[in-house]
Amino acid sequence: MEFNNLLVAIEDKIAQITINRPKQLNALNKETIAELHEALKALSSNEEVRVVLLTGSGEKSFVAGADIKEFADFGVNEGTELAAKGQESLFDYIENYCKPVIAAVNGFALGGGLELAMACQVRIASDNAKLGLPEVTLGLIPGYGGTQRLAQLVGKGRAMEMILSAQMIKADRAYEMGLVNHVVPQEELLASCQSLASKMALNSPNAIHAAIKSVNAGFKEGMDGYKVEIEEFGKCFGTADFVEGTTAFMEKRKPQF
Ligand code: CO8
Repeated sequence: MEFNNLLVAIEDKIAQITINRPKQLNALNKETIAELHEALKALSSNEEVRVVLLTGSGEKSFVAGADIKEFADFGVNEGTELAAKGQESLFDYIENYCKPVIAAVNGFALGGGLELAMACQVRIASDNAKLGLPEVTLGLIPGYGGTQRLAQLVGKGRAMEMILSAQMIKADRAYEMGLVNHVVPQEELLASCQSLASKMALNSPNAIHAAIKSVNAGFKEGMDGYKVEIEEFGKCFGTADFVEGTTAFMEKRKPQF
C-alpha cells in the first residue's frame, strides 16, 4: 500500500500504520484522514492482519492535532462539514473497527491527535508523551469526538478540566487517569505494543469483533449494551471459531484461528 502521508507495514499478523508528516508533527490534514480510512479499509478485509498499530513518525509527536493551517480560513458550514466527515470516516470508523487498533502514543497527542488515540481500542504511551485538548486556545472545541470520548475514559470532571484549561498532561498523569493503558520508555514503545498485539492476534477474530461491538454498544445513545451482548454472544455459537476454540480446549491444544 502506497500513501503520501502514511507508511504501512505488515508482519506476523500485525499491521503498523505510521503517520508520516514529521515536519508538521504528523498533524492530520484532510489527505491524511482520507488515507487513514483507505488503509484501514484495506486492512479490514485482509485476513492475515489481526491487529493494527497506529503511531506517528519521529520521536517527538504522535499527532499534534488537526492541521490548523488547513482550516484557518473556514466558515461555519465548512467547519461543521470537516468535523462531521472526519468523525464518520475515521474516528467512529476506528472505534467500531472489526479488529483492535492500538495507539502507540510516541510523543505529543494534542487536539485531533488525542482524539485519534482515544478512538482506538487501547492506548500505550511513551514516557515522553504529552496529551491534551488545546482547541479552546484556538477559539474552537474538540471536534473529532473529544468532548465525548475523554469524558467516557476519564470521567466528566477530569474531562472538563482538561478541555477548559487546555493544559497538556504528562504520560504518567494520563496513566493515573485511565487515559492510557500503559506507559513505557520510548525505546520500548513499539515492542510493548507488538507484545500486546501478538496476544490479541492469537484469539478468535470473530469473538474480538463481537466484543468490540458489545463494549461500544453500552456507550451509544439508544442502544442497550446488555441486549447487544446477548445477541453477539449467541451469534458466536454459530461460528467456526467457536467450534475450533472449544474443540482445542477439549483436545488440550492451542486453538488455531
Ligand atoms: N497543525 C499544523 N501544523 C502544525 C500543528 C498543527 N496542529 N502542530 C504543529 N505544526 C507544525 C508547526 O506549525 C511547525 O511548522 P513550521 O516549522 O512550518 O512552522 C512544525 O509543526 C513544528 O512545530 P513547532 O515549531 O511549533 O514545534 P514546538 O516543539 O515548538 O511545539 C507543539 C510543539 C507544542 C506541539 C506546537 O507545535 C503546537 O502547539 N501545535 C499545535 C497544537 C494544537 O493546537 N493542536 C490542536 C489543533 S486543533 C485540532 O486538533 C482540532 C481537532 C478537531 C477538529 C475538528 C474539525 C476541524
